[in-house]
Amino acid sequence: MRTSSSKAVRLTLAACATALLTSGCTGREAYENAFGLGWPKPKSEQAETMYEVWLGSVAAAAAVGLAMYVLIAWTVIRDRKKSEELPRQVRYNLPIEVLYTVVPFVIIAVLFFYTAVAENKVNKLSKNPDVRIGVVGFQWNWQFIHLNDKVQVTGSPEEGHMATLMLPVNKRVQFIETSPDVIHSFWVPDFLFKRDVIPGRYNAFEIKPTQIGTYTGRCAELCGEKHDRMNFTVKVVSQGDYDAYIARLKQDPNAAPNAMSAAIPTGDN
Ligand SMILES: [Cu+2]
Repeated sequence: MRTSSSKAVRLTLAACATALLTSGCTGREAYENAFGLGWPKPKSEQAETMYEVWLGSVAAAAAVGLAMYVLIAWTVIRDRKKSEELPRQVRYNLPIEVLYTVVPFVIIAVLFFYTAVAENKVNKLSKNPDVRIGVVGFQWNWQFIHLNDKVQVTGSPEEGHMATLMLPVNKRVQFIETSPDVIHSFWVPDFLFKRDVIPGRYNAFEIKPTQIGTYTGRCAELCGEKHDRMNFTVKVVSQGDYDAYIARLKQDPNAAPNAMSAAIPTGDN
């Protein structure tokens, strides 16, 4: 008995180690991801809101799951076969039927309430954002336009030429996005956020990054042959570093708004 339980512990440890080593995470990332129950740690104010809904939903699901296992175990033990005699046959237990209609409804209503509150918070646009960024998703990379300063960076699908989006930390950044060709989707996993980029439409959203760092961005909509080349980099930096970066871009003739930038309304007129 004792050897089999220590064998089980050893097997569990080996399984954990294998999962850690094969998942491509460092120990710290694995720990953070484990705490987030599959989600990366949020790196923006909006992400924090969604993260809380996620944890709440998982907790609700775990509680329902646990309650179900307890009920199953209870009836398996209590109602197990005791004799050859057929037990009393019952049907249409009204209170129980009402209960298992009402309880799921209440659970869904509570989840819906918290989701709607979080969604409104995440989708909120402020009247005077600190920074406005135009996003043009095209086949196959991104153009990011710093609308306040009238400069842009344009990426291309070749390795080393993918676009970089520089953002100041703890500032409200408003995005307005569109596409000249097909539907793309702006996605930064660390911001726990993605939004479709649709030709002929302007989708807007706001993100307040809360942590200096370098994050990967992706296109989350299969948009053609080089969809996999639509990666970009988000660098969240201090306001000083951001100002220096913008000053450098202003000196760069390639950073002047071009024909593609015209797809985004500047808000000046
Ligand atoms: Cu795309």
